This record gives sequence, structure tokens and C-alpha cells, in this order.
Amino acid sequence: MKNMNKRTVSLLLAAGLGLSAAAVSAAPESLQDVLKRRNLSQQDLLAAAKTYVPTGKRDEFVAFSSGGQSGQVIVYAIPSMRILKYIGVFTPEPWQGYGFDENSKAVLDQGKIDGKSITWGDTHHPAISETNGEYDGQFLFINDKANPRLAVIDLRDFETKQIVVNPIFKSEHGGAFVSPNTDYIIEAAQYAAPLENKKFFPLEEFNEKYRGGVTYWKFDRKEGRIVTKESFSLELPPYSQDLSDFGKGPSDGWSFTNSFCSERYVGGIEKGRPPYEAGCSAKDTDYLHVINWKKAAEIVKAGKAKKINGHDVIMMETAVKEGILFLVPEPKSPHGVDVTPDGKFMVVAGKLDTHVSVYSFEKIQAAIKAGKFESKDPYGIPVIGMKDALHVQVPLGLGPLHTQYDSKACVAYTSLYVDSQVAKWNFCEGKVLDKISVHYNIGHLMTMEGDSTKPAGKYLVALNKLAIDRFVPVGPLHPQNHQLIDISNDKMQLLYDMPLPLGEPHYVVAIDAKKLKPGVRYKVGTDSRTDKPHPGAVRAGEEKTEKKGNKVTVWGTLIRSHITPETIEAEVGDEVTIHLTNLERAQDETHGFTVSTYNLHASVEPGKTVTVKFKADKEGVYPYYCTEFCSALHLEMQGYLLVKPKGWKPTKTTLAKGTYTEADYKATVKKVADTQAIIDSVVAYITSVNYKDFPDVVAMVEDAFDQLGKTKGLKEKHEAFAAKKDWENANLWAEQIWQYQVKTADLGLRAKTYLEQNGAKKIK
Ligand code: K7E
Ligand code: CUA
Repeated sequence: MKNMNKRTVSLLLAAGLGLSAAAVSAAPESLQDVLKRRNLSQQDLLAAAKTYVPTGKRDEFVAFSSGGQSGQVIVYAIPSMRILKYIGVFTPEPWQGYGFDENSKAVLDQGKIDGKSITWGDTHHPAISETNGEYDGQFLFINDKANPRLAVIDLRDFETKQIVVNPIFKSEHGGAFVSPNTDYIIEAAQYAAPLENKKFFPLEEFNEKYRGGVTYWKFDRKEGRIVTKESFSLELPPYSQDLSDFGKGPSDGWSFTNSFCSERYVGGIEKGRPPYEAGCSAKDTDYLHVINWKKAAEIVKAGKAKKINGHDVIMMETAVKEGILFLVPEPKSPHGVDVTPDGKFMVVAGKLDTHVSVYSFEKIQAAIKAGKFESKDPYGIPVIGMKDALHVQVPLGLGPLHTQYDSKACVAYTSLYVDSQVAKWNFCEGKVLDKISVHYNIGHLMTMEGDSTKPAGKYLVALNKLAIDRFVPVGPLHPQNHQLIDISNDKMQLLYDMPLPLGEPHYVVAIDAKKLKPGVRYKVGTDSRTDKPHPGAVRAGEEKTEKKGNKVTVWGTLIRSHITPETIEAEVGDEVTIHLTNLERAQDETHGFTVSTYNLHASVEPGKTVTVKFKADKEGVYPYYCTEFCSALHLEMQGYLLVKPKGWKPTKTTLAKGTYTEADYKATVKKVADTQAIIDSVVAYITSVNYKDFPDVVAMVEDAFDQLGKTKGLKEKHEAFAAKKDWENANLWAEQIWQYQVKTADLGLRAKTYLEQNGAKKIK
């Protein structure tokens, strides 16, 4: 301890006085030397220059990737492809305390199905909220295919706020996609099943009793939450509904959902029947579902929906009668349906067809108006002839899946799964413009703001299903490969391979980084999961512990480098609730909190209040501590949970005494004086420049003086103890001054570095 203090002082001194390391001896390498040594081509160098983001600079775009089976969202930056964050969504995420504190557990608990916790998710499609069809950077939504659920993430703090369980599906895939003003979020079923919960029907009754569907979740933009009561679904035939998209511009008010296995084939190889794959791809076409959702919402309001599991469902019969549901044949086993930015066309790509089919919304509407249908499906839904709906079909290659759009009019990019290529093509004229190979077997692809009415172009990311030979091997389970492609020129250029080490990320969306405006701190005492004041919040000086019956409740605080309280006492069997408020205002001053072996953890960012709760069911001594390295005295941010046997009485009432001498006291006093000199020199520097022009620095300086202010009265205190020759108390109170000084100096030096790096100017 004493040694560390000395070391810390000299470190602070070195930093404060600007001492530097010894000069380097060898001559620096030239760019040519490096190219040669690393065996890089001019093309490599160009790619590096296009993706490298120098230290201190920021990326242009922020991508939100599905975390696949991890049930999380991965946030990374483009073009550097640096990972910024994992957001816990359907799965506990320890670092963020997600699922380990009471407030976030409440969010995960919303995702329980039939009373059971589901602690993973098969996330597929993230969607960014839109205003007038453009990304607004306010919310993010993502679906869980395996356990039909949808989550809401607020981009003010990148935290999951809500999970809703689909009331009628047993699986889903066609979500999340948002309407142009994000008043609804779509979620379409995948594998048909009876809509009523916990109802059994044999596979022999598949055609009659099994159903698909599409759910329209109502989103309250002001509250930032889905309103389940105002959400509704459409019953659909037991065709495996798949990806969906909302119309926009001229097609606003309509939505499109495609399907596969409209054969309604049910396998059963065990009973000698041909397998699923054969039966589900027998026909040449499947169906695109065309739905007037605006009118559907009115039909629900008019009370024409049926309640299934307490949820409004428009039955097919009603939908047909009201003229809001139509089918259009689409080539064999299609996957993606992507509405063009102008809202005029829907591009559908069939996995087992070499074409992309461009459907015209205008033509579809004309057929509907004229009542021109080629047939009805077995459920009485009118089918529009393919020729009457098609604008153009373009042969692109093998296994076309998903389509994204460029900032240039009529230009689209489609992934070719079997060919392992991206095709660039013109959907107005129906011609191929360029192709590039990717590595390997691409699923989705994504352009910047590519789902919006105003795609930003510039970059494309290929989400490859196989990584094979791309990275240093890490065992049979390979990382996924997101490949960055430059699309700003006529020819596409492959720039970068990014290994993604978490889940199979099916889809990703990217937004202009400037549109994101996340906060850096909460209003003191906020429950970040509800965005409301936390009832357990306290301010400095209001901390308390209460015991009522077998319930121990702590209202505590965290601030560098101290946890209040320092001890928590309980008896075996007590229920312990600890509310913790982080009193910091400085940016990035997060404290973590855990109690040994009780499986709990909280991440408490500045201003946040978090509750952890547990049953102290085992006698013993359990250290608790801060889990984020928050300051020079982070390790000292500690305390003890004492779980006493029932009815235990103390026999000894004084703590062990230290062996401090006058010399110790004098050394501490000198250390305090030395550190003050550093603080004075840093303060002199900061006040000599225009620091007030830097809001971040102003916050740090404020915080620093806050810390220093806490030393008030302590000098008198240690001197009084010294006069009485109580060297322990004299030394420790002097030491306490130094602790506040260290935090002050730490902040001051951070402010100084910031100012030096951000071009602060001398003031006269
Ligand atoms: Cu993997 Cu959109 Cu779920 Cu296609 S999805 S590849
Ligand atoms: Cu607070 Cu470490």
C-alpha cells in the first residue's frame, strides 16, 4: 500500500511535468519498406487508406448487427469495422449487468413464454426507426425467430427497454421492419402452427388447423414502447411466411410478406414420406402476400377482429371480404422482399431461381382495382397473375437472396448465395452492371441506410455464411465474415474482412454516425430500463440501511473511490435489497458492483440507480466491490457483507489497531504537499488556456474541484490527532486528503491531455 502510493506519486509527477521516455534509436521505416516487409500491394494500400481511421478520429457510419444465436446486438463502425459494443437483448449480458440486476431482469422477464425464462434468442433482423422513411437514429428493433419475440432498444443509451412476446406464433422470421414513421413494426410468422396457445392438432389437420400470420406491433414513439393492446395480426394460410417489408411513398399503407412451402407440405420421412426439402420446393411458385395494413388497422378499430389468446386477429375470411389481402405468385422458394427507396417496386429473389423479380406496385393496384385475378388460393384469397404484377425479371446468377439500394437512382445490389457474389444491377432497366466475389456464400448484404427512402451509398457489407480460409483458424466453429465493399465507384472494390466472433448475424443496418445522439450520463437517480426516476435513488449524505423483519434494504451510493455503505450486515435467511446510485457526473465514470458468490452484478453508469437483490442464504463473510477500474483507488472501492448466524451477539467491539508512527504521519503529510504541487501546476495550465470552450473539460474540472472540496476540514482533523500523538488517526485522515487529491489530479491530468490533443489555445 505504502509502496503503491509512492509509485503513484512519481507517476503523477512524471505525467504532470511532462517527462518523456528515452529517444528511439533506429531510423523509421518508410512506406515502401513496410509494403515490402508485409508483402502488400498498391491495391491493399488503397483499401487500407479507405478503411483506416486514425487514432482520435471517428467513423462515418454505425452498424447494428444481429448477434444471431447470442441473442444480442453487435454495434460496429464503418469503414474501420471496429466493434464498439454488444447490447444485451434476449440474453443475459454480464458486463452491462443485464440479467444480473433487478431492473434489467424485469426487461428479460417480459420475454418469458408460458411462465418460463428463455435466456437466449435467435436474432435475425435489426431495424432502425424511421421518420418520413429516413433513419432517425432514435430506436432499434430486433426479432427472435426461435421464440417469437421482438425487442425495443433505445438509442439514447443503447439499452434494451422492452421485449414483447408474439401472442399467436410459435416461430417468426419476417421482422423487424418499420413503417415509414415507425408507427408499426412488422413481425411475420415462419413455421405454421395452431394460433391458439397450448392447443394440439395432428399434422393430418395441417391445412385446416395450422396457420401462419403477420403481426403489426403498434409503437408509441413518445413513450418509446410497443403498445400491445393496440397491436393486431392477420391470420394467413399455413404457407411459411418469410421476410417482409413496408411500403413507402406511393406504396405507403401496404406491406409485403413472401413465403416458401406454399405446398403446405408436411414431411414425415419416418413414415416413408418424401422429406420436407422435396415437398416444400415442388411447385414453381410461392406467394407474395400483399396487405393493406392501414385499412387493416381500421378494421380492428371497427371491432371486426377476433380475439385469439387475448389479441386482435383479423381472420382470413374477413380480410378477403374487406379487400385487404391479396396474393401474387413469386418464383420458387423466395427469401427477401425489398421495397425500392421510391416505394414503386418490390424486389423478390428466389433461392431456387436465377432471376430477381421486380414487381410493380402500380400494376398490382391496377389489377386489384379492376378485380383482375387469375384464381383464388385454397383459402379464398384472390391471386393476381404474375404477369399482371411484374415490372421486369432480371437473370442475376445462382441463389439470389437479398437486395439493397444505392444512393444512385435505380441501382440495387443483390446477394448471390450459391455464386458467392454480389451483383450490382439496375432495377428500372433490368440490366446487370457489375459483380464481385465474396468469401464465401453470402446471405444478407447491406448498404448504408439502405432500407430507407434515402440510401447513403458509399459502402456495402456482405454478410457471409462461411469464412473457411479467411482467418487464423480457431477450431471447427469459425467466426462469421463481414466483408466491407466500396460502392462509391462503378466497379465495386473489396476493402476489408471482419471476423465477427458472436452468433450468426443474419442482418445488419447502418446509419450515419452523425444522426446518433446518445447521452453520456443519466439524470441522477434514473432507472435506465424504465427511463423513470428510480424509487431507490438517494443523493450524497442520504445513504441509509434499514432492517425490517427479515428484510435488509440498503440505499447506497457510488463515487470515486467509495461505496457507501462500507459494511452490510444481515442474518442468515434475510432478504437483502441494495439500491445503488452512481453520483458521478464525469463522462465514462462507470462503477460496477458485485457481492462475492451471490451471482449478481450491476453496471452503474453516471447518474444511474440500479437494484440488486438476493437472499443471504449462507452464513459467512462476502466481500463486495466495484468491478470497473474507475480510478487509482478502484481496488479500495470495497466493503463487506457480513452474514451472521441467527441470534449472533458480538463479544469484541473494537477493531484491530494499526501500528502507525510519527514518521508515517510525516511521510503522508509530505506526500499530500507534493501532490498538491502537481494539482497546482495542472490547474495553472488549464486556466492558462481556453478550457471553457470545451464542455467535456468543464465537466471534468467541475468534478475535480468537487473532489478537492471534500478535503475541507480534514487538515484540521489530522493536525488535532497529531497534537494528541494519535498517529493512526492523524495518518489516516491525512491519507484521506491524499485520496481526494489523487482523484482530483487524475481528472486534472485527463483534462490537460484532452486540451493538449484538441488544440486548446493560450489565453492572455
Ligand atoms: Cu438468415 Cu434474413 Cu433470417 Cu436471409 S435471413 S440469409
Ligand atoms: Cu468504482 Cu472501481
